[in-house]
Amino acid sequence: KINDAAVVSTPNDGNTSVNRKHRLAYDVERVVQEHLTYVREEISDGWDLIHQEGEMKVYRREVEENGIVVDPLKIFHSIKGVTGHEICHYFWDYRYRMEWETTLDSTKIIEVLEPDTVIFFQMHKRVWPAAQRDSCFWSHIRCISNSEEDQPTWLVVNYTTPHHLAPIKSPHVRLVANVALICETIINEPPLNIQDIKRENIECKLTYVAFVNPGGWVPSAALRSVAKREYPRFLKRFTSYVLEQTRDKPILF
Ligand code: 14H
Repeated sequence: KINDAAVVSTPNDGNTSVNRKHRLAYDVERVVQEHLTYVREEISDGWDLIHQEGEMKVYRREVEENGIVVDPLKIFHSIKGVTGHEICHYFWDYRYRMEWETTLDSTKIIEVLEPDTVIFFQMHKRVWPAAQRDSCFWSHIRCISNSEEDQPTWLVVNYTTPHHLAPIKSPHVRLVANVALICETIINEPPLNIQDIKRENIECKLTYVAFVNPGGWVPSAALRSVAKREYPRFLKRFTSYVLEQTRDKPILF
């Protein structure tokens, strides 16, 4: 079931719809639907496999806009022992962020629009020979139930937005991003009784897509090599973090 504009299901209860309208509700809905439309798209011509490690495949399409590298990036991964809900929970919730993020100096919530939609201001580490970047974006977590039998799809979207509490201040440059993490949970050899599902029976199929504009010129080769190194590094570190955090906890479906 896909929800209508500005009618959004609450996490932990995919069947209850709550009517709500904050100022960014339509923006959130539009971007979420776009990601859901394109997530199943096959990798086609123009996408290069730039990194492969175990189940993880990292693809990139080389695109420049006015001489600025804005390469779209897509990662597919499959992680045994965790659910999509768990992966999205640890990605969305700011309380864990600095434990797995290695590319940030700071993260701060500057507004809560709804319990599942917040606005972040983040200061990124200066990783290339250019000005330091910051970002201001809404971050939304959602559960979508497709059918009674299937496990729901979980997703998180991070999307740049302006905010009066986060003016752009020189020398910092604002990143412009549209990032989504979309997760499906597979239950392998499902036991007859749902209570008997063990971590060894579950697997999370994950898609991570990132459209990031550096917001100003950065040497192309340097940026591409940083991206090629850092995205796989982020996903490896983040997924091991979630495995470690959930190992001895009850499964969060
Ligand atoms: O997705 C990641 N992190 C989240 C949570 O911190 C924030 C992210 C984002 C980024 C930028 C703006 C808004 C939101 O979604 C993990 C990101 C890993 C980044 C790896 C580093 C890549 C370096 C190349 C960056 C190119 C842009 C100049």
